[in-house]
Amino acid sequence: MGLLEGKTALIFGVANEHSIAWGIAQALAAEGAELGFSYGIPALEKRVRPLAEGVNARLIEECNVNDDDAVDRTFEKVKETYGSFDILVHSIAYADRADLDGRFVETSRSGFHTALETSAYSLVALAQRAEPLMREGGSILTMTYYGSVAVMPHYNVMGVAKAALEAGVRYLASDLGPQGIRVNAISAGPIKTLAASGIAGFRKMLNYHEKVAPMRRSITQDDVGKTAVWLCSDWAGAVTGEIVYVDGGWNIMGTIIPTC
Ligand code: NAD
Ligand code: 0WE
Repeated sequence: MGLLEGKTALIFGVANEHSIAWGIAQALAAEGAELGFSYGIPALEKRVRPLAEGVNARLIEECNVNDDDAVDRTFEKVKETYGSFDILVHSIAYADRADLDGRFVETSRSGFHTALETSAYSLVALAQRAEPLMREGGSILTMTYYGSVAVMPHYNVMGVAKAALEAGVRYLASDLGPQGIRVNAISAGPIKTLAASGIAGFRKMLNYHEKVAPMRRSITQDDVGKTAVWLCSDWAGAVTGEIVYVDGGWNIMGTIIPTC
């Protein structure tokens, strides 16, 4: 019997088969979870629907997480379809392209707002509507990156958004713990996805990660999916408010001995 048999999971943030959210979805499905999906913009339907149908999803809804009415409508559908549910996966981030280049000091007010609203507030927006539907407790999981802790070139305003997201994880965990709802984040090493494509120097960062991380390899969607199964299962029943690193150990390194 699968670890997540009898559990229902909502997945926010699949854009295509390379998405981390899709890696998580497949891993949860393999352990017996029933899945529902929501995608951010209409253009993604043609990508997400076939993937979702492949795992027999009964709910496939468009939901821009920056639109309160859209989020309300999505959770109405969730209530109609499942009544209650157990697992929520938030795998969403967005900053204006212009803010992922150059100097952080040049970030505009509107760029800051966009990044923080989409990448950090959206978890709060989803959690507040999930709470009444997670009737038997549950697990909320989000995705973060080490750029929240230390400076990663070009990550800029996204680093600030991830710092807010991670603090949000702790405050949500404190609020929702009494209802048996756990809230955690996975901090993944770099993975080639849509959100990572077109980032200047990304390939070089991946190569460097493979050389420097203790495990001497890059991270896959499957690595993240397996940790997600654990965090969403009863095996992590007393784990909440945590940032779990799935990065081959990269974050423990202070320095390396340069070859140059
Ligand atoms: P991705 O492009 O596949 O996923 C990002 C998703 O965010 C997309 O599905 C997109 O539609 C969605 N999104 C953006 N704005 C939205 C909105 N307003 N409403 C609803 N959905 C919206 O890329 P990914 O790499 O799988 O990213 C998923 C998460 O993983 C992000 O939080 C990202 O920061 C995090 N992460 C990625 C990496 C990496 O190297 N790829 C590493 C660590 C953490
Ligand atoms: O969180 C992310 C990606 C977030 C992201 C990516 C984009 C690209 C296209 C947010 N918004 C946008 N907006 C766009 O228009 N990652 C952890 C992947 C990532 O992004 C980087 C990285 C890594 C790693 C950006 C700079 C440096 C490293």
